[in-house]
Amino acid sequence: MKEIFENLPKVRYEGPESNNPYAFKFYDADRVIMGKPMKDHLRFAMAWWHNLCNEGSDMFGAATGDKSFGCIPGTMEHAYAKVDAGFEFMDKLGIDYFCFHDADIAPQADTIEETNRRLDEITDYIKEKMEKHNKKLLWGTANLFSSPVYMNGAGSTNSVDVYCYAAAQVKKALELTVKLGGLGYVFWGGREGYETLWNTDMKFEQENIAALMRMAVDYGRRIGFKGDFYIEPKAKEPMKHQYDFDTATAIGFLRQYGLDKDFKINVEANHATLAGHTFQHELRVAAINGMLGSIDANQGDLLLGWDTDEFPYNVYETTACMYEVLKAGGFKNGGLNFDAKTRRSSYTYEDMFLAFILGMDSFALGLINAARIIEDGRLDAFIKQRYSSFDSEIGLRIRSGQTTLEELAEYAVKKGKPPLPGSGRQEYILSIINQLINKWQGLK
Ligand code: XLS
Ligand code: NI
Ligand code: NI
Repeated sequence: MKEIFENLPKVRYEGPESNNPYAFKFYDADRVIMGKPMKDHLRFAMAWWHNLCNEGSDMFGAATGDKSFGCIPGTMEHAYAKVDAGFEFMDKLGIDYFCFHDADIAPQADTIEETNRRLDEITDYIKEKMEKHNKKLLWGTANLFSSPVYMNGAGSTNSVDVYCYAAAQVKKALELTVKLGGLGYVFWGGREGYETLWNTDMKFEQENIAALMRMAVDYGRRIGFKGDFYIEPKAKEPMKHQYDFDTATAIGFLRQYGLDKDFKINVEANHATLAGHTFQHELRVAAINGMLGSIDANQGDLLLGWDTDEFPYNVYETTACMYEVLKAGGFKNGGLNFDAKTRRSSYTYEDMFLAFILGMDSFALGLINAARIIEDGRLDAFIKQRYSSFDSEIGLRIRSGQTTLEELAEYAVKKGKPPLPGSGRQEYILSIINQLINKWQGLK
């Protein structure tokens, strides 16, 4: 078969001194870090929609790129060509996983039957390619936001017919996910939110979203889906306010409706900053609730208020991310999905390769740094010491829930006004991080 990226090589690790643009400087797939090869820590995935569909059009201008792969867009021939391009791309970059929306892999038809027939056909082909190329599906999802019928939401719509139409899409997307052995299934509530509360029954809408998720869990488990369901929180865009605002909100929602046993969180870096949080904050909130499922690895621009979905280059951020992932015990079903696109002015096939090299190297560095911070031990020791007053007799009893308010008040009276608590030593801690993340040269 003729290659699509014919002038582009298989990308290999050449090390930090290499000036070859088509080589990894830090991502060395089989290098063992804290007992596991890098590739098993990072579990990189390609997002079908950005990499194989997005051509760079925006609100003000037309596409600059060309992802037709020699075919007429909107045809099944084009859908097949995207599969060929995707698998060649994953092979050349050494990426083991991918993610997709139903609408990314086959053109949607006028009837559900015909759309589903096309999806069956294309997933037969994808399945064959997965076996041949040894690739896995990180997660599948249904696009419940592009069609005009979803203008008022899918699970949160005011129209029962639209609600059922969304259910049909979720049902099919779940079947495809199971067919392809997917490890996860995502709900990103792009249009599940509101523009004004003056025309919105928020409680009604949230109950309906939960019911749709409940039915998805029931059906998914019935047809053999053993992976994780995910909510991918996002504060805003396209809606002014989205219900899955951030991780804490999504967890509260999942618990309220009894969905927390089946769902985890898919944290996206750019969505964190849209919610006014750091990426690390969102990861930590998910992790301490046992719900750190998967990650959409991208980067936003703090000077802009929208989802720019850039390929991550900020090593400080990837370090914090991988620190959280390592501390949480690593991924189980999840991974790092590059929900990221090249800039509009980076429109060539070469740019697609260079973007992934940037993203993968940034996370490889993040992993190396995070492992070094953990192995160094000074942070852990400091944190342990910082809370050590709770190792006292009364402290231990507070921790195990054995005290009363009266008893503590009595203790306080006896002790008198306490001295200031120990310094947080933030500047010292940050200088340790700086020292450790700038040490990569020594690790060759
Ligand atoms: C959009 C979301 C979307 C989800 C999948 O902002 O990130 O791409 O990841 O529907
Ligand atoms: Ni995403
Ligand atoms: Ni996003």
